[in-house]
Amino acid sequence: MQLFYSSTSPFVRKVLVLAHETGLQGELERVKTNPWQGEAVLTAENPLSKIPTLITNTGQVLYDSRVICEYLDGLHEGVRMIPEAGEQRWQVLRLQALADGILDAGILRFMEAKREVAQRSPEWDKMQKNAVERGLDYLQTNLSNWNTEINLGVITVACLLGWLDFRFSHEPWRTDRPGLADWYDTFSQRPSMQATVPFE
Ligand SMILES: N[C@@H](CCC(=O)N[C@@H](CS)C(=O)NCC(=O)O)C(=O)O
Repeated sequence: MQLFYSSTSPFVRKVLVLAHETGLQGELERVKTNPWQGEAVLTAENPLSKIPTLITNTGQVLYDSRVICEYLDGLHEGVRMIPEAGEQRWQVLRLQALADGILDAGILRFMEAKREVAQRSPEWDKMQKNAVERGLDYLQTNLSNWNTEINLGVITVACLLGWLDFRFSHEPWRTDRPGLADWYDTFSQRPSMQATVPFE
């Protein structure tokens, strides 16, 4: 399988961590891509020009990270990273949606900060920042409900926190969130996380 990827994308990292945790990392051939440049090799497969994008062994093209993770989770015999049914399934998917949503807001801020100063909107930035802060506070407050075992929800939270360290180290998220910080410090020692640390 071919995975269009970059070493900075937290959504790609979700896929790579899940693949590592389920023994599938050797199945993924990585194709380095810059999605922001609308490279023809990527847009030919994904009209949205977004990564991660996966081409399966049967030639099917899959995106986005949620779809790819669900696909990969069906390819191994181990413990499911997305529970197949029941209350736990919805908890895991909701946690993923929350962490993805915080990432979406963070990436909007990151892109906004790249624009000319005169074009930036402080109100827009504040709105996205508030969403990030509320999301992180929720994770801290509800830690005991979600931090128990590995699944796609906690993987997504870990990739989110790793990305904040990578792109927003000037806005430390650990302040006032000691439980979340402790959890991440332990989780980020996993080989799957160590093997996927973001870099430029
Ligand atoms: N919801 C998508 C988000 C993917 C995404 O936004 N990826 C970024 C890189 S981190 C991207 O490819 N951006 C290019 C663009 O938006 O043009 C997913 O989960 O895969």
